[in-house]
Amino acid sequence: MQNKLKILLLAIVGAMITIEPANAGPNGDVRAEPWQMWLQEPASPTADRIVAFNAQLLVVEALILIFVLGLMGYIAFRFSAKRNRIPSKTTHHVGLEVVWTILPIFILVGLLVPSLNHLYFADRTPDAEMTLKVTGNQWYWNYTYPDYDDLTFDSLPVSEDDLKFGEPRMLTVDNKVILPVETNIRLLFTSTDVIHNWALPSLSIKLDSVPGRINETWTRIHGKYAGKTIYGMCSELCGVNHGFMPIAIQVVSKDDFATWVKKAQIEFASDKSRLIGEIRIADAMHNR
Ligand SMILES: [Cu+2]
Repeated sequence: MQNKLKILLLAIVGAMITIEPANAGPNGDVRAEPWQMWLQEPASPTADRIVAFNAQLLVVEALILIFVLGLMGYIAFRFSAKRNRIPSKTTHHVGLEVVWTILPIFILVGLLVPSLNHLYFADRTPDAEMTLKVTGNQWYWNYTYPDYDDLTFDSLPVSEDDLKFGEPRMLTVDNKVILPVETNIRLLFTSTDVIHNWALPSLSIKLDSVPGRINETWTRIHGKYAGKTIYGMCSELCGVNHGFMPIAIQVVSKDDFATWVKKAQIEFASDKSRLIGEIRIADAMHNR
């Protein structure tokens, strides 16, 4: 019995030690891992805060759980029919009732303050260095860089048969979004058809892209992720191919980003003319 208890305790301690942000993928790429138990590795200031807050909340929750369970155990033991032949007739205790009403209020307000703080931090950045506009389509993403002459391209999933060695299934796309490290990036979301959702767990971003309106948030990817890919996926049921809208961000250094922009402006020039063409057609139909 003693040994069993020891093994159980060791297992619990072991699990607590190994519970740390998981980082999967062969090249240190950031994506979900089979049987992952904890949140993905945080790659932005917002994600740092959310992951830390999650751990703090767990401590509070554990304390409440231990307290309530302990109390119930004590009641079951102390006031069992055997130990307590003549039951007490007490039904009210004003002092106790005030305490168990006020105490939870204090706990909830204590959680509300940091919670709102993080929410406002994640909302938007006052000093954006660049903007990325994300447009959801059934069923692919379109990315536009308004600061770079409206550079735009589509990002479609790569089918299972076309995957190269090491590329993750259902997450690989033909054109990754390229984003520089240590840059305040304003993110704008919209959609051309139905509601989609651009969700990147390691950046703590999960925002709807809604037709006819713009949602805004921001991110700043930590320097150590240069050269790595961060994966996510559409997280709003958007139709039959909802499961085939992966998001892949290729994180690069600022210099590499500048080089890529020049190359991409030539590579995706035809995409831009197509986009402008679509806008002209839409305008013409609207003015008719
Ligand atoms: Cu979608």
